[in-house]
Amino acid sequence: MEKKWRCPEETLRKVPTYGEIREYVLKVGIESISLSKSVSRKALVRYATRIDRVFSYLTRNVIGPLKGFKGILQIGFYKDIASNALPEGYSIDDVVGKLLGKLRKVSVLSREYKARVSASFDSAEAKEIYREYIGRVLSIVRKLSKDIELVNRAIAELRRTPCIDPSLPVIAVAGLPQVGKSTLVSVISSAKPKSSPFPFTTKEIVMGHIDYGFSRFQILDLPGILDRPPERMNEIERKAFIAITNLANLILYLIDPSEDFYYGLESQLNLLRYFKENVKVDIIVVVNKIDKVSPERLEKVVTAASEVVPGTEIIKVSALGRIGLEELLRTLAKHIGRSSEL
Ligand SMILES: Nc1nc2c(ncn2[C@@H]2O[C@H](COP(=O)(O)OP(=O)(O)O)[C@@H](O)[C@H]2O)c(=O)[nH]1
Ligand SMILES: [Mg+2]
Repeated sequence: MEKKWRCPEETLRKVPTYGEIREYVLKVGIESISLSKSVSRKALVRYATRIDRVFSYLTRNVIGPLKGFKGILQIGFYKDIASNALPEGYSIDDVVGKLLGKLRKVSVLSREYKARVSASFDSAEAKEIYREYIGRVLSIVRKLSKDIELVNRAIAELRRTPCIDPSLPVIAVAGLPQVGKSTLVSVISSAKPKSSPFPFTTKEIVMGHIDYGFSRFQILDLPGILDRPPERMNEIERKAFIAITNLANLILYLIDPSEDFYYGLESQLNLLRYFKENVKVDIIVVVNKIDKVSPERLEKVVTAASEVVPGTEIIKVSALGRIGLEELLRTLAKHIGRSSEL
């Protein structure tokens, strides 16, 4: 059972670095603290107040964001995206677990040192104890610098990741680089991803909406995927895979039929075969750029694709020339199973 859906951009905040925490803590040490006349043993109370300030800063700015992040990690898609942003060999759960564990230790220290300050003999002793407290807290945080950096890397990645509404169907647009995925998404949905004549222009997952009849879908423009085994994919290709395997209700597999297509037809058919055999999601094949090829070439490509995925629907379009888009949308709606009332 997945936890309540949350949007990373609204929920996640960056954690301050060791340098930023240190700067705040040192400032607390010199700021003035005014107390009412009736307070006795003022110097001791001031140091106890400083301990409170340091700890509440850490609660608000470090422990709070980490707990929000941990909540987001309950959702499989976001967890995979976060893990993908870390270098090989790190587990995001371990990093967050370690940080929260060490911060619990800071919480215990804060209570302990506050009691010691309050019970100290005079202001010189209170100051000494306070200094020791700051030293220990900063030493713990310093040793966590690398973990904070890793968490911030994952948080930054998630903040670039769209908020997906789990109650609406998701269509994932997949294919090799340069087949026209971004162009198609920009002409049939609310999203306006950048398209270009250069491969790997799309580095992030982009989400748009399609309203068709009474139906509303989410459509994902994804980075291109090369025809190679998943273990050899780079971080950007893996993002596309993570979106497809976690979110997609339907894959639109785009093919560029041009004879001069840089990656060739064979590799496009190989990747299509890979999806069919390994990903349990329905596929619609979209042969794009029909404005560029002869009818004979087009038929050849359609036949070749239908041999790879027999019985699968194959739609011919030109995203750039706005040809065949109405039929594509109709087929999408039918497939998602919402078109019965149209
Ligand atoms: N002739 C033609 N070119 C297209 C069509 N769709 C996209 N392109 C071009 O193909 C190139 C790659 O498009 P893009 O959408 O960035 O592909 P992506 O890498 O799959 O997202 C761009 O130069 C587009 O203008 C089409 O229907 N016909
Ligand atoms: Mg693109």
